[in-house]
Amino acid sequence: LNQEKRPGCYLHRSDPQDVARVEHLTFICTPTKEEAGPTNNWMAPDEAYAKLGKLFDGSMKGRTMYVVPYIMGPVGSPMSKIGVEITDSVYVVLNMRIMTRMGKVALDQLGDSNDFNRGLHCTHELDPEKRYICHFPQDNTIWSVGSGYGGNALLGKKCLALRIGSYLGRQEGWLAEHMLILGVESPEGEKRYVAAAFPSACGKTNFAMLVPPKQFAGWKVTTIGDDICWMRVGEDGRLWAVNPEAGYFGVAPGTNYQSNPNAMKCTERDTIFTNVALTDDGDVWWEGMTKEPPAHLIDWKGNDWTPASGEKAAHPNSRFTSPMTNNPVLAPEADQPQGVPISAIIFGGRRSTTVPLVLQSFNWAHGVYLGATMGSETTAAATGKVGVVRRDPMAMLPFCGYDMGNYFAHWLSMQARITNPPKIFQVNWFRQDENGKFLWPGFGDNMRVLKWILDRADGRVGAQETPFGWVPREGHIDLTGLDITPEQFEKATAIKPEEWREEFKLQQELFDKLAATMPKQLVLQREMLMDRLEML
Ligand code: SAT
Ligand code: MN
Repeated sequence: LNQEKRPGCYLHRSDPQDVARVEHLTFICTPTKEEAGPTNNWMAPDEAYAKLGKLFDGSMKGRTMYVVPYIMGPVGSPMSKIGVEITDSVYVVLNMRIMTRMGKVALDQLGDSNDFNRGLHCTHELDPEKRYICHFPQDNTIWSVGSGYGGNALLGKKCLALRIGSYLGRQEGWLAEHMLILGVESPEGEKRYVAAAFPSACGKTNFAMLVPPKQFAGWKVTTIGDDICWMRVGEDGRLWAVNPEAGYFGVAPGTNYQSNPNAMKCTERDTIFTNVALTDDGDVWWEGMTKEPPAHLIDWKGNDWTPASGEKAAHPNSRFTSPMTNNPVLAPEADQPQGVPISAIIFGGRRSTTVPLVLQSFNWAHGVYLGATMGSETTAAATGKVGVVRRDPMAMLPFCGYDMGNYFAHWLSMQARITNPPKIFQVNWFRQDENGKFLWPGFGDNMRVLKWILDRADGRVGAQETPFGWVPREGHIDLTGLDITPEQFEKATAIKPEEWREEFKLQQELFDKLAATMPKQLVLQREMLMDRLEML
């Protein structure tokens, strides 16, 4: 790229057949199928080693072998994990250099220890027929072949930090979650932290870098992480969180100086762009970056493009890889070895009906139930029908390295050890009125909901009890300067029995699928809520 416009930046075009994670080619290779559970693909470890071993055999001949030692988590943190990835892809190396703490620092922290993740990655032929992402939790090993794409090839990210991480978390008594972590500082200088899980295309990176509205002068939101969160119980009985990553692997399309100015600033230098479009003056462009597209571009496949081409100039899953130190609102605590204490956990989704703007759970088990039954409406970003509710428990469906029922049980069991637990909330920025109009403005105004959440966590503000949890009423949330009527707010927070009857029906599929290991506590939570509904 033009080094005057984008110093330290590089544009990478991938193979057009290698642009996203491949869940159907991702395997958990535990000794038994039951350990992997009904929501994961499973392959026996012997079979997987043999199958991939054959593909690996001789496949790096004539290529450069890179050995990448890296740390997931802050340097010197008791939470951190070391990995060593062997790869033949310089793209992988340069991305890992941004996304992790890489190199000597990792070897120094490892010392003589044998406790590190063994990662082996080979680009191979990029043939989707010969592509496998295999996890061996018992061996702390990951083998990946046939893809150079982020989540498939940067082995520290989804593979180690979530799939292997969740497995280790269960064994060692901590939580590896698909959550952002943000800090909120009040004008008085009081700092509090939240962790939040959302499925893709629900504005997770935007929330992590939120710019408060002007009515919140003096309030500051800072980013600790935008994708992954590791939490352990501290000596004070609180949950402490670290971001295992050191950079952002963000979706480019839709990002602009209005929707997320901080993410835009992240990409101004030292960034690797993948599958975005190239402008005539050596800069980058993607759909949604500016209102008017440039008259001419080179598209993500390397072809000439004009607005009349009728195709997207950037791939819908095109990405920027930026170091977190580029983020103007990076929390200095992101490098703190002990992490940050979490006051509230938020589970969110995209729901045009049913789920209120915000709801506080009655207790930990009810909160786990809210996370476990998380659902989101499909968007045009993924293939298949749009607007269908898909369950994505805790946004971990593709990332949990073991049986999901056992994962819920692990969450429930944490309660006994967290003497000072965070409060658990559910949010929905996407509820619509009967005309399909969004009831809540979203983006920076989510700060208003965030403030209620933090005040609830500290017992400083009111709420109304409903059969399904606590919701704010007029006067509980600061709506000054917002063009929103009391009726609209009422609709955004309403609990409608007929919608919930439908919701409980939709949840049945998940409960059936996980029946073998679904904790009884969650089955009872659901029955209790359904019973309450019938009394309304
Ligand atoms: O899986 S990636 O890390 O490549 C991106 C995502 O899908 O969240
Ligand atoms: Mn993610």
